[in-house]
Amino acid sequence: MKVYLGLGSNIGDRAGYLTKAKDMLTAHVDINILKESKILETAPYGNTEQADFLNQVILINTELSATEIFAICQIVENISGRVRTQKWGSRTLDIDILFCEDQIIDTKELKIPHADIHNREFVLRSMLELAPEFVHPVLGESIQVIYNKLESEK
Ligand code: PH2
Ligand code: MG
Ligand code: MG
Repeated sequence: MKVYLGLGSNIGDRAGYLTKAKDMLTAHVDINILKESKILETAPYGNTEQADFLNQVILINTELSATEIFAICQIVENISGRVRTQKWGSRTLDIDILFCEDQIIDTKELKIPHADIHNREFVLRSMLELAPEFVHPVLGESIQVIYNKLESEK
């Protein structure tokens, strides 16, 4: 299964946290990174009273399930010193599952695709670099179309 992951950091050695996250993910026997977007420095979205982020999207290949990937991402976040206090607060490392091919999962613990992709320019810019033709399985539109819509709302 091909899975797009969104990486973000806005505390401390931001680039170092992204590098370590990718190292930890690839240390898993069943996770291979196929593509990486450029790392973008982005203004905070949502809670704007926090430092700028470094964000990146990576494409991995794995036979793990979405639930297993989610658990691994949480472990990597925890090892990176992630403290979960406020929603959308500052973080050393955030790993979000953006898409798992065309799977749709909507449980309390896990929502795939990530529920806010269409509103987040920093995610769409990186997805556009990697996969402009990828069709969002819930919205039924390509990344290019979703990005163009967000830009036209500016
Ligand atoms: N993540 C958030 C909230 N806001 N803003 C930017 N620029 N980058 C993020 O990764 C980000 C955010 C919650 O996960
Ligand atoms: Mg996030
Ligand atoms: Mg997250």
